[in-house]
Amino acid sequence: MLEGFTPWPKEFADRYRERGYWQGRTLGSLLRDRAEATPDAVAVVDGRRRWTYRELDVRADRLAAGLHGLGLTPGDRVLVHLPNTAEFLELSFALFRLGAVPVMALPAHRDAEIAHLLALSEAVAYVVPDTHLGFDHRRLARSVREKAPSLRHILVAGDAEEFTSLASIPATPRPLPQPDPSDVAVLLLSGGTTGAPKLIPRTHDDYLHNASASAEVTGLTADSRYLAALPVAHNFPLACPGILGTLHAGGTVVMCPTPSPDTAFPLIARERVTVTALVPSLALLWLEAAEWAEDDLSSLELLQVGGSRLKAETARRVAPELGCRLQQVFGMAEGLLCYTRLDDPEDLVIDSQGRPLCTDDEIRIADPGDRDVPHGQVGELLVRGPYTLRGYYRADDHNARAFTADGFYRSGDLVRRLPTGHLVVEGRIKDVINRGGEKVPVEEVENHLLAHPAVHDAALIGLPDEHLGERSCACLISRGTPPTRTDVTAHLTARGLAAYKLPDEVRVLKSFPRTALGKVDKAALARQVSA
Ligand code: OOB
Repeated sequence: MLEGFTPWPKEFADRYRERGYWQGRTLGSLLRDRAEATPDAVAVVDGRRRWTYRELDVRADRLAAGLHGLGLTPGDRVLVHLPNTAEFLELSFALFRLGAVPVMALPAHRDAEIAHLLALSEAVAYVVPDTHLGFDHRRLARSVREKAPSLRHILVAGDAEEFTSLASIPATPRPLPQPDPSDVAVLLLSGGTTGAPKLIPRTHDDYLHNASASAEVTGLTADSRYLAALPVAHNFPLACPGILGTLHAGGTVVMCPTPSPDTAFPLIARERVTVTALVPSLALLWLEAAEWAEDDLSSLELLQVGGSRLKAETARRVAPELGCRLQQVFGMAEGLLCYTRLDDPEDLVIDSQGRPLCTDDEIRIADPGDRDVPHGQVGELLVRGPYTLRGYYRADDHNARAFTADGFYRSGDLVRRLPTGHLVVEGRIKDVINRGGEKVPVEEVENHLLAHPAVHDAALIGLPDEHLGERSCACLISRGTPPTRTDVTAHLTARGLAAYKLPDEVRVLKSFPRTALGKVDKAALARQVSA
C-alpha cells in the first residue's frame, strides 16, 4: 500500500465491495477488456492520428515494459505534465499497468507548482511535451531539476533535446506484477485547500467506479464520441465520465488541444462528437460563437457543465442554441460527484447542480458547530462515500481539520438540498477563488505577494465577474512606492506562478478592515473595493 495514503476503514471497504461499487479490477484492465471486445474500434483521435483499442492497448503494454526497464517500480510517482494528446492516454495506462502512480499536473502549471509537486510526491520521473502553446516545457524541466533530488528521469513527448524521448522507451511487453485494485492508482491535484496545494489519492477500485458509474448516468455507449476540451489531467474530463468513462463504454475520445470554439467546433463537425464537458465561462463563449459559426454541431447530444456555478440564464440557452441537452455537474477531485439526470425535469436541470452519483454517497449539511441544519437550509456540505477520499496524501495535520472524526470530508462548499435530493450550490467557506472553474488558492498567492519588497500586507479576494463568475483582486498595503498591476504580474511570474493565479486587479489601500479577532475581514474588504 502506498505510504501516505489513508485507506477506508474495513467495514466501509467490505460494504463497498459487497454492493458492487468496488469490483477488484484495475484501471489497466479497463482498457484490456475493451481491447479484447472491440479491438478495431477507434479509441482515440488526436489530430490526424487514430488509434484503435488494440493499438492503444499494445502501446500501453510496450511503454509499461520500457518504463519498467528504466527502473520504475510499483508505487513510484511520475509527474505527468502533458496536454490533451494521445500520449497522455498511452502513458497513463502504462503507469496504471506498472502500478506506478501518475501525479496529474495541469498544463498551466509553472515552476512554483511543479517544484512543489515534485517535492511533495518525490516523483522519480517528470514527463513533459517539448512545447505547448508556445511555451517550452524543456526549459521548465531544466529549472526544476536542481530542486528535485528524487528526480531520475525527464521524459519528453516530441523533440527531447538533452532529455530522453518518450518515443524511445517502449520495449517488448513482459509480464508485470498486477497492482492491487485497492491501492492508489493516481494522485489528483486538489482544487484548493488552505496552505500549499494538496494531492488526492484515488484507488483503482474507487476511480473505476467513479468513471463507470458516471458513464452510466451520462448515457455513454460504444457510439459515444467524447471531445476532451478541458485539460485532461483534471478530474472532470478525466473520469466524470470523461476519457476513462468513454473508454469504459467502448466509445471514442477526441483530443482537443484547446477549448476555444475555433479549435473545438471544426473537430465536433469532423468527428461527429456527441458529448463534451465545459466550465460555465467556456459554455458562455461557445454559445456566443455558435451564433456565427458555420460548423455543423448537430451531432452534439449532451453538454456537461460544471466546475463553478452555472447561471440559470446561461443554462436555459444551451438546448435551444446548441441543439443538445444540458447536464450540470457539481464535482470535486476529492470525490463526490453530483449530476442532473438525463430524465430530470427542466427546472432541476436549469436550477440545481444535480444529485449524488451513488446511493451510498452519505451527505450531511452542517452548521459551523457541525450540527445538521434543518431540511432545506444552507450549510456546509460534508461527505463520505465509496469514491470520496479519507485523507489527502502525506498531509496529517491538514487531514485532522479537513475531516470529521467519523471520516466525513469537509468540502468547504455551502449547499442546500431540495426535496428531490438535488443540491444547489450557494457559496463556499474555503479560502479559494473560483475563477471560471480554475481554482486560485488564496493563501498560496498571498504568500508570494508578501515576498514583494514593496508589499507590507496582502489580501487576495474574489469580486463578482460577468464572464468568469469571479475574478481575483489583490489588495495591498504598500511600503515605499506602491506596486502597480504590472509590477505584481512580473513579480509573480518571476516566482514561477501559473498565469491563472495572477490577480486580475490590484488595489493599494491604507488599511484592511479586520474582524474582532484581528483577521482580515474579506467580506467587508470586497464590499469596500466594489463600492
Ligand atoms: C471540479 O473539481 P475541483 O476539484 O477543481 O473543484 C471542486 C470545487 C467544488 O468544491 C466547488 O467549490 C466547485 O469546485 N464546483 C462548483 C461546481 N462544480 C465544482 N461550484 C458550483 N457549481 C458547480 N457545478 O471542479 C469538478 C470535478 C469533477 C466534475 C466537475 C467539476
